[in-house]
Amino acid sequence: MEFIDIFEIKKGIKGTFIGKNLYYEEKVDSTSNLARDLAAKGAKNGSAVIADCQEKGRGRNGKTWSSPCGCNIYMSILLKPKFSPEIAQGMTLIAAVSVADSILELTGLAPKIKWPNDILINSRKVSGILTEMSTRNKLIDHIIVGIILNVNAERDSFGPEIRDIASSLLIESGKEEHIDRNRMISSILNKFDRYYEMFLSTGLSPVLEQYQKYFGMMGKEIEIKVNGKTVKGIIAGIDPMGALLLKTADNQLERVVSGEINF
Ligand code: BTX
Repeated sequence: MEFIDIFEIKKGIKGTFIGKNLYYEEKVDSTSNLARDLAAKGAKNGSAVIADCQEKGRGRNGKTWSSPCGCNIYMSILLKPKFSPEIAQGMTLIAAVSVADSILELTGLAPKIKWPNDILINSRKVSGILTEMSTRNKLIDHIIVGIILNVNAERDSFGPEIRDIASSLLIESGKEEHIDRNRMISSILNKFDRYYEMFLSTGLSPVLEQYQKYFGMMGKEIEIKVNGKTVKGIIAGIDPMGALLLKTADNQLERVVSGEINF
């Protein structure tokens, strides 16, 4: 087993902002809860919270995320930006390309992004992103970008309900040698730093360009639940704000800001 070593992670940090302040706990209920508490106590913009395991890792809409010890990455990045809440959705896309780039670079595996927040390898989920925003007087107080990456999890660590849909980098690599989580964490933080800087100076387009490279869903026929209503259509692209564009049966282009896709 390899261990999370905060000094190794720090050595690998090249950016000037994201991950400059790191918090590590062996076990937490959720790194995003800890990041929220730290934000309230004045933690700095760009801080990252990392844990070896989570007791109550959460996904979207109250779903849980199984978070065993000693094998994966559970991390939350705290942002205190000055931009408008409408463009905060872009943070999920920045995290997705940062994780996908890091997987490709460090393992050679071929990640695909399932809009908006999942990363799949060979059609199985290895990573998820949960972006949560807190506002005050219509302005962003803080954003917490929660990232999970199944790195060295073995097949039997997944419960029966997710065994067929989930995987890890180790399983997909087909190798025995464990992947270094410390290098992977530094890489994700470095890439997030770069894409975030680009986003602040030129908007989402350079991120979207990279996102399209990993986006394996163009032209697919899907159903998506939007506010309890099911919308059917063919995926026609991602718009400049990161929303999904769907061509519906009556040839209209529907813009979907968030939702859960079923093929
Ligand atoms: P999501 O709501 O898109 O996905 C949740 C679904 O993912 C579950 O219902 C289940 O089907 C599946 N799932 C659960 N555990 C696993 C797993 N270990 N591997 C693969 N699939 C699984 C995605 O939510 C966003 C999850 C973000 C989690 C991070 S971890 C750091 C931070 N802290 C925290 O509490 N949440 C975030």
